[in-house]
Amino acid sequence: MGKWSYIGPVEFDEKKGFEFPHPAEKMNLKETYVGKAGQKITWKQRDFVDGQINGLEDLFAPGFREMVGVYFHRTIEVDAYSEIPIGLGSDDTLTVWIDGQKIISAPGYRACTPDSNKAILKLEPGKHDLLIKVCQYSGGFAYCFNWTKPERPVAKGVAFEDVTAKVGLANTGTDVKYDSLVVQDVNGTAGLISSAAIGSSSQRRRLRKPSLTSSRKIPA
Ligand SMILES: [Ca+2]
Repeated sequence: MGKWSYIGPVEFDEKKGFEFPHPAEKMNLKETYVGKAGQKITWKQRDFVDGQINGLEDLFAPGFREMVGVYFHRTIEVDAYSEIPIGLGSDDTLTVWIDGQKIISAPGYRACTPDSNKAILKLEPGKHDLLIKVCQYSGGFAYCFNWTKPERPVAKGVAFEDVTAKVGLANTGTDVKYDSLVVQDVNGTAGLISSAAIGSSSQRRRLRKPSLTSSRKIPA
């Protein structure tokens, strides 16, 4: 998880709505934009704490703490396909995008409660852009971002691959190689149950007695 950057205040007009787009959504972190009341705004870094409610009242000058919007950005980099659960709270509205795709949209007044909205980020290996927008009506102004580290990379797609041919176990008809499969009752009550050979008919004729029949017996 990369460092947080934020930009604002941007205009928040009830008639236009909390998701009225702003050019900052392009996430060009070096760009200067026009914010509320025509002021120049730039992306700035700040150590917002994950899992805690971060008050935003002091983010902007007095007079710009109501009817404003703020964007938060961070880069998330994974080296293997990962599914990362996230939870958010906001005072007031909330919009979340991953790589430009909107995944959460929560309008209305509300107090900031952790995990009010949840999602799972499904990330291919590489870098990803997480963008959050919070619009503030009045009173309290805050947001909370929570995430859970996946225990291990999640397997995706084909879970198993038939590698029989790759490792030389396929029945090619003429190959001199042959292999056998032996199943034995290891607790010793039934002994050798069955054996099977994979190979051409000539190979099967040359099949030796499986050596596993001499396996040490394990007491029941
Ligand atoms: Ca509020």
